[in-house]
Amino acid sequence: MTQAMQPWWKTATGYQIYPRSFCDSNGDGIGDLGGIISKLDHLRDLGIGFIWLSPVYASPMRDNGYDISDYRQIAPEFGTLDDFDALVTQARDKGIRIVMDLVVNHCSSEHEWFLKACQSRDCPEHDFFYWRDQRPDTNGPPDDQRACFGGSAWTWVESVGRYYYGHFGAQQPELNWHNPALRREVFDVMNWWLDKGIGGFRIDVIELIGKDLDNRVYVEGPDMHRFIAEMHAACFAGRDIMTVGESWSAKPDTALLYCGKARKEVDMVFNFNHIDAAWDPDKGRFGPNLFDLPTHKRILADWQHALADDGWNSLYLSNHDLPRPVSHYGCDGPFRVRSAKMLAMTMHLMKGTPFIYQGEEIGMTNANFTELGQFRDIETLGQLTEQTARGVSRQEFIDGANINGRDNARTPVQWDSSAHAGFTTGDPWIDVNANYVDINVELDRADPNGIFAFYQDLVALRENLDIVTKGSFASLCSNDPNVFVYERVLGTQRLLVLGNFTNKAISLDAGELSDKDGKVVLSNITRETLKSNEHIPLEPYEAFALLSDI
Ligand code: TEU
Ligand code: CA
Repeated sequence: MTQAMQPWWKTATGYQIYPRSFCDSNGDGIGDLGGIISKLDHLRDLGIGFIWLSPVYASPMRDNGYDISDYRQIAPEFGTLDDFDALVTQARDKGIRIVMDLVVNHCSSEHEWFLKACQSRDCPEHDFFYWRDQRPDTNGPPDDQRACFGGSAWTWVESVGRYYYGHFGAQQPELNWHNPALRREVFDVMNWWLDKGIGGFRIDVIELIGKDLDNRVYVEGPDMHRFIAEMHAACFAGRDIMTVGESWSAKPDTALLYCGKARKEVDMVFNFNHIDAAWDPDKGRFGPNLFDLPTHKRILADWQHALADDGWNSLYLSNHDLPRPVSHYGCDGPFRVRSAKMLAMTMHLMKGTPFIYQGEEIGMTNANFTELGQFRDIETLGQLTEQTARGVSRQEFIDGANINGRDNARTPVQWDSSAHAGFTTGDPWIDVNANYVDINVELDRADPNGIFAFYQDLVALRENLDIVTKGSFASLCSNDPNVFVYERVLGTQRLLVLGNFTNKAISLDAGELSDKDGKVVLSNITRETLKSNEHIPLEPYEAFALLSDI
């Protein structure tokens, strides 16, 4: 099958935009749709095929839009429905589709449905949510479940004399997917957006929609796949779109239940096995970074093998909830540029669809905040309360949040060295990283050996080499603690991909590598060919891809 016959999302590279931090066009310090439109040429130049647009719907912005108060309105701070239609049209003219982020596991506590639900037990909207009576023995909440962002997952509403459930917190009440009337409302919303010509959906926390509260089954509940299949039948079937569900619970042995072609559910999942493997068992993301390369590459290989012949992988290291890859996995010091390229190459040349997160294409780094007052994320601030109550010191918490907190990805995109990095002419809603003078789009794009140019080459390689989208995957040197090596094979071609994950020059025992003659199609240092010898000398963070005929 030629590239042309594969669905567009298998040869395209995606780009995630967190609108609040991308580009501000009206000087209020908040990114917006006008700002995105003004940067479409930057994205066209990068070569991406679609944008995953984090929520722009009406919202009180407690969770920066992942708390929706009107599914058919654009948040005024981001613009209007006309602005949205202009974005879809102008992006399409540049060969870029818009994939919307859809948050339908929960809504905002300011959504009309919830406001009605709190007025009466008898209105139809009441059972759009999960309500429980107080426990007779304690007069307290039904159980001790904690919310992701701190506090109890149960909140009392006097007017109806019941508790409601919020997995993330009181301001994001869970939608009751067991209610067919609620599902119909959600599917109507989805079709309303699809009929506006969007390219698909990234579905927030899809693993939570089938929960069985009374048996305390919160993830991948008994009805989850039934609901996703119903969503597919009601909204996706027959449309040329891409759907990707976020699931922190998905594993290689459950992956095909979500994205196997015959399942008719979603096209891909965002799994997090390679992400939270490095999280502290007790403190989660707010503990030390426990990254271990052999574990990391084993997990990636497991997913490559699980979806080798059916389903499809998403490939990413970064999104709006995660630290900046160059700080977390690479080097944000002397080898920042080279390690950013190594991380990108070893991720992008696997089988699947790569997702670039805004700013990754120029190697933006973690925020390195020094004051609690600089943090904005509801989860970070919620966990601060929980963890300091457990005796964690404020400085220890700041150190933990600087490693893995969600604000690391949410500092404004650094466009140039002008005030506020060219993100806004106003006061930014969150501090711009002080290193913007040295790390910005204008500087990086002026460098033919910059990170942006390298990402352009990666995107082009994917589009021009069938082996990248269709070749098999085999991990090599699996136990080597320093180097990630794998090979792709398609017909008579082999692509060897290798990345040194360390800041040290090392010599790789090349015994496991098959013949090493071939053409270097991409490298992050100048290297023409690979001499056939027993050991391969590698510079710190060196990466290359070698194409050979077998
Ligand atoms: O995130 C899912 C989610 O639960 C993560 O926030 C993760 O579990 C948590 O950070 C662990 O520390 C999605 C969105 O990506 C996120 O931005 C939203 O805050 C969340 O859902 C609620 O919509
Ligand atoms: Ca703005």
